[in-house]
Amino acid sequence: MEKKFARTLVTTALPYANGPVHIGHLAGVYVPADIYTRYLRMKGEDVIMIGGSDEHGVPITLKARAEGVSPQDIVDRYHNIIKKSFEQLGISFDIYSRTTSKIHSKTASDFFRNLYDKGEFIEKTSMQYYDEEAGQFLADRYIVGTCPHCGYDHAYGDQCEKCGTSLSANDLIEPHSAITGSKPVKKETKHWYLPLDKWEPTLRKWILEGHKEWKPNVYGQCKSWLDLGLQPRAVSRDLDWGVPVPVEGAEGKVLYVWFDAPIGYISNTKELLPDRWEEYWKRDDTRIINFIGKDNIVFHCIVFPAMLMAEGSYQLPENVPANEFLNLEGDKISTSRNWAVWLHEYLEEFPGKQDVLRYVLTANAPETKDNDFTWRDFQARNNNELVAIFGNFVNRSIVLTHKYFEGRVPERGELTDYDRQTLEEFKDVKETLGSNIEHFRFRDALRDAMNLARIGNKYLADTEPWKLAKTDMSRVATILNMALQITANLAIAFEPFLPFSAEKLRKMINMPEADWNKLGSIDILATGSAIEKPELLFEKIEDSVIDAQMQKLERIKQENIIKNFRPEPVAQAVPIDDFGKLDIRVGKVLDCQKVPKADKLLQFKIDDGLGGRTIVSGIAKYYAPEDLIGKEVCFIANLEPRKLKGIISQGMILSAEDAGGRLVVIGPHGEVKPGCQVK
Ligand code: B3M
Ligand code: ZN
Repeated sequence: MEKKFARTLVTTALPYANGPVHIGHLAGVYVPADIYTRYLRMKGEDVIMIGGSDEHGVPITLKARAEGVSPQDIVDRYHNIIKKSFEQLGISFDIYSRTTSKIHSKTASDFFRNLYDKGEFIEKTSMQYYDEEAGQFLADRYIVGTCPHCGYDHAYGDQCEKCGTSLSANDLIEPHSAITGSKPVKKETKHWYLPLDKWEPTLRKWILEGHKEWKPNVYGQCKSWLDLGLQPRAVSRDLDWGVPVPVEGAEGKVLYVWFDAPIGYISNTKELLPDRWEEYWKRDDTRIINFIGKDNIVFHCIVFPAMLMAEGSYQLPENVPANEFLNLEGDKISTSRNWAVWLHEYLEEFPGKQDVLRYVLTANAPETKDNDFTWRDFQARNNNELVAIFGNFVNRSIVLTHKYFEGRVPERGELTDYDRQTLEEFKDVKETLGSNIEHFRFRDALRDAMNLARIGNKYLADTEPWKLAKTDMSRVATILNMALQITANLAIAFEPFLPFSAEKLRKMINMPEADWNKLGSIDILATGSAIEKPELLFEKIEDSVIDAQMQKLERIKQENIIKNFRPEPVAQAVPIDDFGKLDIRVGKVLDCQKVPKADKLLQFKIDDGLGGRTIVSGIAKYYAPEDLIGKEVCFIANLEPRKLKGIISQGMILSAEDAGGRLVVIGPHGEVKPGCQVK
């Protein structure tokens, strides 16, 4: 028997306030958490959803340093962007706060002090990298070097972003400071460690025996950590940004960001419910669910639970439904490479289309494996599913009601066998859909909701009420009553997933509340009640809109290539005489044309001072022919002639190949007569 809970606390990973949120965050954490919470609310359960920005940690201070502003400026900027964009997407937090709040500093500080006083930490002095120029210890991302696993030369002191391995600063080959670039020295420093090894047996029992129902990706990751054996983990850092370590003699030290951030869930609950927060954290009939991405599993399933066990009075999470990653057009989403669809930009570029994004991210959620977001799939799901199935069914039902029954729900007569068969197909939807949500199978749950619309469409197509209108109006009444009841079912079933459209639909059918208990029934709308004129729930997305997004990504790709450009090493040395063998000259372009049936080639007529010559060059992608007429170029004059597409090319026009592979023709700076030699 599954345990009954009196209340549910839903937490969502606190996004770092060093950048806006993107579709990967949404698909992994916030959209599923919102569906889950909305569903429980609809069922009338006691549930709160907690969110907030994670405003400490090295990435934030590094960004501040790079921009020459304070860390507080950075977190203020991004906290506001993130908070607003979540609101606009309908992520229904009961509170969205931040870890620079006073209540958080105090909560985190007290939590640390409590464990300190109970003797739960180990105090240890060790040698750590120190930047003498900056006068600072180099924690986590302040130190950069070569990854010992994959050889990537920009791995951080806590992780290699190329191969994903988690590292410690001592693993890095040729470490240097991210602040000054200088070679760091080792210096002694004291830190506090949480002895995870002490909690290992309890963690093993709790997860490996007690939570076999967790998602296989989560359970598997926990098992491999536990099987490797846990080590004490430092929970403080030598930094000046964060919650100060509340111990005498700890000046210049703050709590490690992964120590204070999960406590943010507690502080934000306190901020929301100053008098009742403990009910949600300390009673054993509370169900705590942590929605996170897969890179946060160890912190939520091992480190934070060990902190809570050490404290002693808190409940552990009942489930940690971590998702895998969402890629974008086949590449890993990356904030530093700007390879993402940013939520705040989407909201601006697709006004009123929040539900389309929510739909696509749920339908394609990386629940069991990494998945890919593509703009073509986004368009197809909108056009072929939301518009063609859901929107179309609702629209037809309402239009026909206006056509035949003056916009009132007609009376239902005797059901036929076919009606009963249709009803049979969806009468269990409440249980199946509900169970899928409760077991974090949001894709399946969404499919259950969409299936209702498919059933409705098929029902109308099979019964063809428009054909019966001349002969049997009472049958038409029954059919449309059924169709409208299915429409009402849709308004309930989609509420957790597509809250904006569900609300719009409820208004159209004058259904003030979406009552989960009525799902699966055909007695939702009363006979005679008014139906408003239909409004489109979804609209088709044209190719041009998708093309524009693809071009935007293409531009970003190019920018990245240029940003990351490192010139090729210089080729082997050659004697000067070898250079002398090439006869390079200046010429003037007299004429230039596209070569028919060859999209790369341009045919040039060059004034070479010697009566002219023809050269064919593969630069048609980068220049329009008319752009080059009249220009001076450099060309190799003594290259053996070659035949290209039937044209004899007498030489080669020189161009520089830019980082992104673009060819740029080179010529003299200053006037030079055609035929002059380049030496
Ligand atoms: N800010 C890491 C992340 O955004 C971290 C999560 C904290 S949850 C307590 O991936
Ligand atoms: Zn690596």
